[in-house]
Amino acid sequence: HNGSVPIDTTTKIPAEAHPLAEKPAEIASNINYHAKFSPHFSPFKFEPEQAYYATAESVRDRLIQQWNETYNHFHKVDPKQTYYLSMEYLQGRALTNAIGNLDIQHAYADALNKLGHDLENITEQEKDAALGNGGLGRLASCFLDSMATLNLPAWGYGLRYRYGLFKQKITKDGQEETAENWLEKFSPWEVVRHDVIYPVRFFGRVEVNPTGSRKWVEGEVIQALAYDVPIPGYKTKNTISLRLWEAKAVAEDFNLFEFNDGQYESAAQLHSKAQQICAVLYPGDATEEGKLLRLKQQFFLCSASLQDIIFRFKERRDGKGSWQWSEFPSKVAVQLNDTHPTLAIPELMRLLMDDEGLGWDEAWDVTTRTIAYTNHTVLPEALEKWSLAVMRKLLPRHIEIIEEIDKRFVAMVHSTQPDLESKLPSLCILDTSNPQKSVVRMANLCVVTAHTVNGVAQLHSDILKAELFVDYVSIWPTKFQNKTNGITPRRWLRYCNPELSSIITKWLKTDEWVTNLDLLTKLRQFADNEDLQAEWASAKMANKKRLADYILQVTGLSIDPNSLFDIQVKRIHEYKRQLLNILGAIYRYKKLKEMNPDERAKTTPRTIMIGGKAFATYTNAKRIVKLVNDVGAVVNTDPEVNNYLKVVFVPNYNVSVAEVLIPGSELSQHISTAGMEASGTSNMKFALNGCLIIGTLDGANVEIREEIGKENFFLFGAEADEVPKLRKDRENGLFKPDPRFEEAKQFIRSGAFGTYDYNPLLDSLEGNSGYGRGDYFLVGHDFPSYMDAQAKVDEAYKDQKRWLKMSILSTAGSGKFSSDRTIAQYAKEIWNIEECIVP
Ligand code: GL9
Repeated sequence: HNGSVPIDTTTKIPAEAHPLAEKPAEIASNINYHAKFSPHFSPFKFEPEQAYYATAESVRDRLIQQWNETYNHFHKVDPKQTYYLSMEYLQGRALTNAIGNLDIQHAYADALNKLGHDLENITEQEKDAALGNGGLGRLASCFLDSMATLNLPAWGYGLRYRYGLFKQKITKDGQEETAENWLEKFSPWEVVRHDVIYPVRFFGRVEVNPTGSRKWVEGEVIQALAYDVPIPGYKTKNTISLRLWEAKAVAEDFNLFEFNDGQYESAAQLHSKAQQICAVLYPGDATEEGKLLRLKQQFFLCSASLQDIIFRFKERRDGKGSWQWSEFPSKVAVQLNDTHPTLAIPELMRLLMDDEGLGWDEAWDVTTRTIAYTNHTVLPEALEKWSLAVMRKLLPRHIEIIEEIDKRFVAMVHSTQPDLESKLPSLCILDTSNPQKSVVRMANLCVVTAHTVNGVAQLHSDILKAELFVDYVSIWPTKFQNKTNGITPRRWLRYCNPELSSIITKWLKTDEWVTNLDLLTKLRQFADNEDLQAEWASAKMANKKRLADYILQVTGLSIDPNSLFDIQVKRIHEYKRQLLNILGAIYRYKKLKEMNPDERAKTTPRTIMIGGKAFATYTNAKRIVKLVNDVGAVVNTDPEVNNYLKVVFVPNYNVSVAEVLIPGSELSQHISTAGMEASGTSNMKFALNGCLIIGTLDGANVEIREEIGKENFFLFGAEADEVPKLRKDRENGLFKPDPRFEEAKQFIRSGAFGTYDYNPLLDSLEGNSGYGRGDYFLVGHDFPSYMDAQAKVDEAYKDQKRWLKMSILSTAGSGKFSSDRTIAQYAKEIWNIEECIVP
């Protein structure tokens, strides 16, 4: 491991290879040096792709320098560190972010010009690192940026998936998935650590020694090899690591295999077994095979990370006199990003007891003081439950430990909380109510063990305390906290929207807002200022034109930058209600058709953009994608209306697409059924970029509306506490649909958008028979208030002065939603860690 032997800093580096060049000419020769001496291509071309890799390597050298210094400094100071465990990181591109955080964008832009290239064009060569599905993975990436920027001693741990989230293609049949080969060439942002490698075991059995101690033996062993990605802080030397594990076969261990009828496996099979583990993000869980693989992935992450954390803890105690395991929680904080890394709990217990010789009580004390858990959803289908039988086979020792944790928890409730005895069937960890199908409830294991459990927006945290975890609250009243999500203002304003950033810096007379986002409130005093409004409008127009160019490039469709740009981009899910959006668009289209040309000319022209990926086996989500595309095909080619309405499906939504869409947005839709979206984070990105929100009182919308002012937010829909009764009413036939809602659905059924069978989708909005699911997501109930709110949007847009003021106030009120604020709260209120600045 690095750190134990200091790196020799006296080595002479040839001038052109020097990673810390400052002047454009020196940087240009450094880029040239990489093109020449770290060749990945034949030496005949220096086109944008080659220039991208050479530039990235030049920037990486610079990062490595401060990265090593950071590690050595942390090693010397030995502060308490946070380890963020996450199965997902949605990093997106790294080059603009790295150059920006290093504060060398001008020098690099000039250097590339000298080489006949353009920095912006070069940055677009980079493939997105999409090792995540959506908000949860992007949150982890924003958190890393803030941890580095706040100089916190922290690490991210994850898996190095060979294929990230699928690429989405739109065909005449709707969404088609293809593999995302982000490592096709290579990633210049990762460094393999051949010396950081740990064995991870699967299957096998528990051996009981004469002394009573237990040991997990045999089975199959796969190696976890570390790949590190540097995470630079903004204008600070501190550069932390995202450590991604890759699975590798252990060549010598063939005879350990007891599977496949006791036959020894061939080397090729062993390699393919190892490769499967990190092959893809989230393999489909429809089959038992898929499920086992996902569980293996989760354990692989937990085991490798904890071995590494323990190694570092012990390494830093070496030579410092005597120490005790009870000190571990004062050096280590482990945060579980949802239940996906829950196996860190029994694995830490196992490592402490079976490898380090601690007794149960001592190990339990260390574990509970170390681990904290974040819940990201209340959707029941997302609360992980693993088959006890499957787990017992894969992780026999861990099941023993989980059973013991459960047993002790039940005993504790019996002895100290007799009132809760009747609740034990839902509170305990193992659900054995159906003995053939016993399961381990991962969220319960987390709540029972973690010292802190947090939700991700105030409303969500309140719901956790009042509903999902209500009975645990009476056992541990102080365990539950809220940490409202945030986003990094570097990627999501400073770099994706340089036009608006300059205006903000000019009016605030400082760029300190980039690390102190609350300063944006100072824009409020200028919200009516005509000069600011004019600059604001011209930045928005420039971004809208850039977005229109992008849409033309990826769909062939021309959209009018003078129309209202209305965007909804997020994973496609029924609870997020893209269906409400498109039904509204369909109603708008029908009314436009019925108008005469004079009436039409008085309407507010709109371009509705919808984008997002549907999980490959989620049929209704795929039908929604198809419907949006079908509606677009009709509306956009209808010469009567297409000057007033366009409906665009934005294909393959990802982080870098978001960076183009968000700055160019004027209205964005965050319209989930109240109580179902834990937080949402794109709502924060849109508001920060001066986009107005039409939304429900759900997730972080509630807090955004509070911050920017309710007169600047287009609110509609039922509130969370009304939802259960509305669903009951619907079931009892007490729901009276709005005629506009019926008209929109009927228009689809009439075949206006083609012959595809939309009945299953439309029927999901009806009663409880056939495909009918009684409109569980309350699209029908919220439709009229949604349409009324949309009418207010149209009116507001006609008054551009008023609109611009609302837009400025949106940005001005977004300071709270910096992930710097969120991470500072985690650091203080959960992790108990402090900054450790590299001198
Ligand atoms: C999610 C929630 O659904 C979001 O509301 C929340 O903003 C993010 C981050 O806390 O977490 N939970 C979850 O499972 N996903 C979220 O986006 N899903 C995906 O990431 C696909």
